[in-house]
Amino acid sequence: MKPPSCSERSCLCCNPGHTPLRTWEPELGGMERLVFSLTLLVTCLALRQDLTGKVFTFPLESDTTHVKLVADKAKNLLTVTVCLRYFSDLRRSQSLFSLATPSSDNGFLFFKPELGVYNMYVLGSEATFWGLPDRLSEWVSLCGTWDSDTGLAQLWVDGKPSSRKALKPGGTISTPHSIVLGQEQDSYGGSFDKGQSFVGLITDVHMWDHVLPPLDIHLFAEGSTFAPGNVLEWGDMEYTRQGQVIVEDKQSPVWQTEISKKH
Ligand SMILES: [Ca+2]
Repeated sequence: MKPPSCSERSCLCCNPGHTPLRTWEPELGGMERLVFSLTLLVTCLALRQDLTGKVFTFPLESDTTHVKLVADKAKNLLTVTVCLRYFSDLRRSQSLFSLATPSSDNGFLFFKPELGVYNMYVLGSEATFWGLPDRLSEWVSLCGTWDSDTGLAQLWVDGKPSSRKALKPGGTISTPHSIVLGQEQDSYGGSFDKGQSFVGLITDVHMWDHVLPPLDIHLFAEGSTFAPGNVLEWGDMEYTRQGQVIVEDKQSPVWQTEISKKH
């Protein structure tokens, strides 16, 4: 009997409302069945947590490990902003934020094909941005905005704006949304590629159903107080984890500053 892979297991047993989508019944004995059921329960239970001061740490390259974020008020999106911070030393291609819809695996995607190059996808259309900050082994603040009216998409890295490029004017990012950190979806909720997985730390993920003004993006980039996301909010996040991903405290920048003063 071939057990389901982690990604299949996640798809089979979980959805944002915690309702079983389908029951997978392996041919197991009583104790094995109990252990299997408990494993599924632990793996699939969605948590709601204030993640302020926390990071998701992805310590290993894999084609299964990921986090699914559950939007509070899932709705069709005509305008969107996503902000996050990441820390990595990857030089290869990697996914930083992957939102898929049933009809578009690249519904809203932040992707880095190589060091110093950022891609943003909306409903399968791609824009490439050069000349933005990119540093290995440092925290990088990344925001992306899109407005269906004009199609204009823009990235902000550490508060520095990209050029503005048109992606899918008139498009709608329709529900249901599958939002994944750590992997790039090539189908709704799955079809991950190890060579595009994320290895590093991600924190402060927020999503809004509108285009954030530049001042608010600067506040986010500076770590100042800002209005949290109204679609995804890091301080009140519902999520599931799959595989080797760890929720831990963010190492204090104050502590890092004290060390740097001594050198
Ligand atoms: Ca994809």
